[in-house]
Amino acid sequence: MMIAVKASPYAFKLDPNKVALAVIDMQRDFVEPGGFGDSLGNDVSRLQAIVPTVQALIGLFRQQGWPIVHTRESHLPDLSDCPPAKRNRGDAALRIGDAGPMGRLLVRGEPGNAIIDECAPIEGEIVIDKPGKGMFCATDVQSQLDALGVTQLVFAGVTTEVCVQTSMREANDRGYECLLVEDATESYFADFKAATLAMLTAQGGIVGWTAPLADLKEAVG
Ligand code: C5J
Repeated sequence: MMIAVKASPYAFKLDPNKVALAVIDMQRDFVEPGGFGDSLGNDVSRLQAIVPTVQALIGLFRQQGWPIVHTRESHLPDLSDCPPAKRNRGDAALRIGDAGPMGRLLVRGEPGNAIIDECAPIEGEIVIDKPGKGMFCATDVQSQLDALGVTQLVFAGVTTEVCVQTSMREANDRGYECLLVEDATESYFADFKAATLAMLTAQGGIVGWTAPLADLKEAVG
């Protein structure tokens, strides 16, 4: 039976047998001082503020027994999966692969690349290392979701207009119905978050739906 979730631009019909949660890049590299986000000059405290909400959303999916996918933006230690165009962009003192206070920035297996403890995956949950911004680019996430019969994705994580939006757009193009939980995502730029929520839901939900966690919780019961 479908569950109607109060959402923008109109109710999202959640199918408990076909839904999964995609938690995007809740990594120390983006959320903690000394990581990749910080090295680019961003205020990471904005992202820290959503951690309890993301945790609660993960808890809701665990309670329901619904699948959860966690992603990490990461590169192989030899950076063979990091296009030079990505590494060289910007004028940061530290670039991808350089040693920072939490190890090499955005490199798989380094302390800073880990998902923060509060949102850490547990056994049975899917963990995807992705070299791009989007979760489908150069990963096997689609076949893992297909194996579970997932056709709907609820999104959370950071940052709203970069990896979350890219992943949601990739999912939309692949035929998934997508709902972004508004207060379980954040950007280093408040106006970019607001613009992203607006553009995803414009034109009758051109990319998908958005809803606050409270409305999702209320619907799920
Ligand atoms: C960024 C991400 N912002 N996870 N990555 O570079 O959004």
